[in-house]
Amino acid sequence: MPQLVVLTGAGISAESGVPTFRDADGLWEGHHVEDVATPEAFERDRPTVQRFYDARRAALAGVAPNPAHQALADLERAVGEDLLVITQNIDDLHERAGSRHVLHMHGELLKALCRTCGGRYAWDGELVSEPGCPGCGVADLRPDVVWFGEMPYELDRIAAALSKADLFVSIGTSGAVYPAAGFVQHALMYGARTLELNLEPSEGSHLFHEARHGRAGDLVPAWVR
Ligand code: BJW
Repeated sequence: MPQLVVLTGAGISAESGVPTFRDADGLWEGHHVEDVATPEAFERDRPTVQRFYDARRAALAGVAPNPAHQALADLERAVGEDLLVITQNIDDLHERAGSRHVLHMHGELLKALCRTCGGRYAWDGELVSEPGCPGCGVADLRPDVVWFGEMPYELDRIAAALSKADLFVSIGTSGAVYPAAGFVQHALMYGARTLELNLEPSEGSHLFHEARHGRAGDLVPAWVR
């Protein structure tokens, strides 16, 4: 069981050029991202939601991990399975930096989910609705991401890890979205020390034993060293 649990959010990928959700530029074609990333939006206007994810998939191909992702991968190389990264991000920048123990609690941009059979598949093309599912053949694919009102992935493994952690570190997340925003309280309840690394105080900043504010690309390598 990992002793060191790190939660990451959009802020860790910001310096790679991936826009965050709630900062000033957190808009896409004039929509609030929260209004596009919902099951209701997918039912109402599937082409717009697909275009939003196709655009993000295309943009992901042009960005690279930054020193914060690299520092976490270095840390994993040093401590092995004692480190678990839980990410709310759907990008693959932790993996591209070399991290192997990563849980994507809000899904993955490069996967598709079949709404008919529940199969999850690697996907790097445009997610138009016509292709059939590789498992069941029905054309009912959607982005394999977790929208508001849906159950995040891996919650059992996350709860077990938080209960055993000696140190919980939250990096680049606003603390506005649950259940991830509640992980600090879970870790505290089970006796972990808690540290926040974020550009500014998050909504739950006061819950951490220690908070350091600045860019993840500076703070994370300095913390790992
Ligand atoms: C930097 C930086 C730099 C910038 N360096 N830092 C009322 C009360 C409580 C809960 C609810 C409620 N009403 C509804 C709910 C539940 C709801 C929720 O939390 N809503 C809130 C809005 C209140 N949650 C859900 O529905 C979740 N499911 C759920 O609860 O299921 C039931 C359940 C029951 C019991 C147990 C468990 C579950 C599902 C949430 C799904 C979220 N989905 C999204 C989209 C994913 C797909 C996609 O990417 O398109 O996930 S929304 C979006 O927000 C995305 C993110 O992962 C998530 C969090 O955002 P994040 O990462 O924190 O980004 P930002 O932009 O908010 O913050 C960035 C931070 O970085 C900022 O602080 C910056 O300062 C900082 N930063 N540059 C360091 N260079």
